[in-house]
Amino acid sequence: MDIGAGQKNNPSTGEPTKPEPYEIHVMPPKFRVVKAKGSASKVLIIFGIVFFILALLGIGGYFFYLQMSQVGQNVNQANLNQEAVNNANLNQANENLNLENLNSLENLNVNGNLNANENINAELNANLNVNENINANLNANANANINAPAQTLNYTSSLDSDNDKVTDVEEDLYQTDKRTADTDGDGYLDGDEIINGYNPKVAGGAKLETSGLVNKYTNPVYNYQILYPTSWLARPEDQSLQAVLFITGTEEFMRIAVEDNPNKLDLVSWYMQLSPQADLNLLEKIKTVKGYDALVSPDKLTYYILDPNVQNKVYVINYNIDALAQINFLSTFQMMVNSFAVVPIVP
Ligand SMILES: [Ca+2]
Ligand SMILES: [Ca+2]
Ligand SMILES: [Ca+2]
Repeated sequence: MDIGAGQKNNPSTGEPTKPEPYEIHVMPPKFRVVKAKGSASKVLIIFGIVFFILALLGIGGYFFYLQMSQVGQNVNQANLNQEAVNNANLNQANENLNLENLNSLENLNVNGNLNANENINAELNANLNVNENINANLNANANANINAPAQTLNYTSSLDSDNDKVTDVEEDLYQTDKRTADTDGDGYLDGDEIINGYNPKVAGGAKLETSGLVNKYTNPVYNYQILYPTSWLARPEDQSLQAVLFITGTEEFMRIAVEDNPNKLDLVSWYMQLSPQADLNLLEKIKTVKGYDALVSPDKLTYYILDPNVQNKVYVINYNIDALAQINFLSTFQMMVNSFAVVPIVP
């Protein structure tokens, strides 16, 4: 017999035991889990309360934040306004300062320009002074060169093979012997004869003037005569005939100029009037062969001649040697000076 789930065999007899009836035990109420019907509502209520409180806190915090923000903003705005005002004041002050500075700068610039003008004037004056000094130096140098040549001669005569005072170049002019000091054998050197107006090729006192070796230049305006080698060229500088050149064929030339002496001064006074700084001690006073008074420049290359009968003129005979260190015609120059003669004016 199926006794069901509650039937068991007796271990000792093997017989089925009498099934025990089911017992129903009831847990005491205090151990029962009460699943009250209103518990979910309570949770919801609590949650709602918490949510409400949190919301209140959030809203309050929000408004508090807004209030605080507005306060800070007002504070910042106030500060900004104050700073703006301060800045404005500072800017105005700066503007004033700038205006003052500008005024100061304007004053300074004006003064600066005045100083610049003073400097310019000073420089101009300085330059003018320099120019004056230059002119003074030039004048002094010119005067020194004209009036006070070197005391020592800075030239020598060119080759004179036979040592007769006539250079080899001059021997060609006078057709004399370069290797014979006394070509005509009259006891006088070729040079001495030429300087004093004698023919070096003909003994017995023959004159140079008629030898054919020289020409005579006559100045019809200033009334003088002078001899010069035949191979040279006499050329007035202009139509006035105040100055005449004698062209030699080298860079050397002779020049005769007639200068005025309106006050009829003696030679020394006339010379010193033109050249106050000249040293008279360097000038040699001589009489020419024809008997005229003459001053000789220290370099022996210029003669100033005064005719006692024509006192309002001074004849200046110059030997221009350019810058040569060796010159060719010193004896010929002396011959010309000695031959110079004022031509009496025939009424
Ligand atoms: Ca000679
Ligand atoms: Ca000779
Ligand atoms: Ca002779």
